[in-house]
Amino acid sequence: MVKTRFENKVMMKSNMTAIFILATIVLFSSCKAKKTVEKTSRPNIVFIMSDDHAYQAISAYGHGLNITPNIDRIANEGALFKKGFVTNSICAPSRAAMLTGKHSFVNGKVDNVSPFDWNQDNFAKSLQKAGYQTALVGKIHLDGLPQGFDYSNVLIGQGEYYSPEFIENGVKKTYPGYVTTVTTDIALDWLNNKRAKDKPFLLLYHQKAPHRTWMPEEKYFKLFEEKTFTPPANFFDDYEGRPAAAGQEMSIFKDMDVVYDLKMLDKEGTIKTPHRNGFQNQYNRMDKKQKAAWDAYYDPIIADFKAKNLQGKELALWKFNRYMHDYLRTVQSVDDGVGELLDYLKANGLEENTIVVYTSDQGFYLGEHGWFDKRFMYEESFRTPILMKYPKEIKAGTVVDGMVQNIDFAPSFLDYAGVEIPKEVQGESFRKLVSGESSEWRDAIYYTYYEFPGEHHVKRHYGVRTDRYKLIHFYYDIEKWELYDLEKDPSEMSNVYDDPSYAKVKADMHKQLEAMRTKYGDSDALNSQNLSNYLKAKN
Ligand code: SGN
Ligand code: CA
Repeated sequence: MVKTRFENKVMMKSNMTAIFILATIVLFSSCKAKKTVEKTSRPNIVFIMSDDHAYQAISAYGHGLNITPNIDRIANEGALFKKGFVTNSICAPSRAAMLTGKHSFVNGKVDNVSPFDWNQDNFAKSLQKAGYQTALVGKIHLDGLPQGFDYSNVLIGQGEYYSPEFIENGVKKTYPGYVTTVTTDIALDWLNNKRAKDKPFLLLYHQKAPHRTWMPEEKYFKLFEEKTFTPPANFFDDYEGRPAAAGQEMSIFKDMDVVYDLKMLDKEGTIKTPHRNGFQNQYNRMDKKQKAAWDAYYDPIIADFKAKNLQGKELALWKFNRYMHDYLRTVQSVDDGVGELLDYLKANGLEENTIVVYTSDQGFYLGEHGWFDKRFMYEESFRTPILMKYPKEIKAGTVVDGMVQNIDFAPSFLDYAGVEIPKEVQGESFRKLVSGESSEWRDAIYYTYYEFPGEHHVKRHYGVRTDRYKLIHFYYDIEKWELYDLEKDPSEMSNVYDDPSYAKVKADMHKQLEAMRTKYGDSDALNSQNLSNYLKAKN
């Protein structure tokens, strides 16, 4: 018989005494009971990572560019990290840091080119040893057979948007369709049909999108079509006082390729750009039906672009809008996938006991400083979105203000799972910070970037950030220090390193930097002329 809410209330009152007696018994036997409960209720972990997803393009962060209802759900039902950061703003190094909990100069994966040593410890290995079922699906960008996973089905290198090639447990396979939906389907198939349902699980569900070349899924071709985006206030930055920023090759106006990046692959072949062929290869991966839908949408835009013959500022703004349209469309498919995963957890009674994290391998420029891409220690690429839910422990609507870095994921997951954190791990568990149990947290974070010479021409640098200030040292073929007051200058337009009124801040920040380098064991050894030789000697 179903009782009314009122009847329930009455019953609750009359049962108060019984509950009191029961509670006393439970309290006395709780020490014994706790151990069993912990063992049987270890949380499942779904770790979602997308590639190059700017926090500016997640509506929970409030930038108003787009609406991502499913990713937002994670923060609404759990926590939004206001200050999530990476340790090295580029794909493979970021993933290595995330898996090992160690900085690049310790785990050895300093750039996208250097080898990754899968033989070292990673948190998936620890969870696997502790009885977890583990799976890795999608983009990992680390060569070699992944270690620590009972099941892996990963893209090769950067992966492709259409007809993507995967390696399933070491065996190559091409899937028809669109990469984001294929990755979601593989993840759901593992959850539904492949995992052992009597064990806790760890699923790394890692999307390629919204990585360059931002090829959308057909159903989103028209999304934002009517919308004109206003670029950020520093879109026409002149880089005064910042020579490293001036020397990059990631400017939307100068470096964004209208065919490769912006899809102006005209059938007549009159739009000739350095990377036209590269995009032709991407286009060729689509089947007949996909090509027909693609052409129906893009051909009129190409014709219009040719007719307008835009130049200068007008061309820059056109490129910015074309970029935003496609970038945000690819984000929408990622958001759909997150929704499917969350729905699966709910429908299968897994919601309460599953930790879900959404993050990106780094942040991304959506026109700030006139840029796309990442790599710099400036805010938009240093930062990364982090949203997390775990109904058992995290209050809905939590906002985390402490500076959390990607090396913190590994120790945090191990902490939640009750598994020992290896002492080599450099990150820290943010479990108590998120639950509110403790407000004690670090007050400075450290950053390194090495991939120079390299694509996009971002100079090698390292630096320290506190809540208010940031000190960066660019080196190798340049010698330049930069200091920013993030409170007064959040867009980092004014380098105050030589401003006498910042002399004390500068001295303090140098001390902080040295403290960080000592704490994490960094030195100038890696700053040598030849990185690969350094790595050979190290291994
Ligand atoms: C590719 C891209 C670059 C990008 C790197 C690294 N070029 O090389 O624009 O910076 O990846 O990205 S592309 O012509 O291949 O698209 S990362 O996210 O994998 O680090
Ligand atoms: Ca990336």
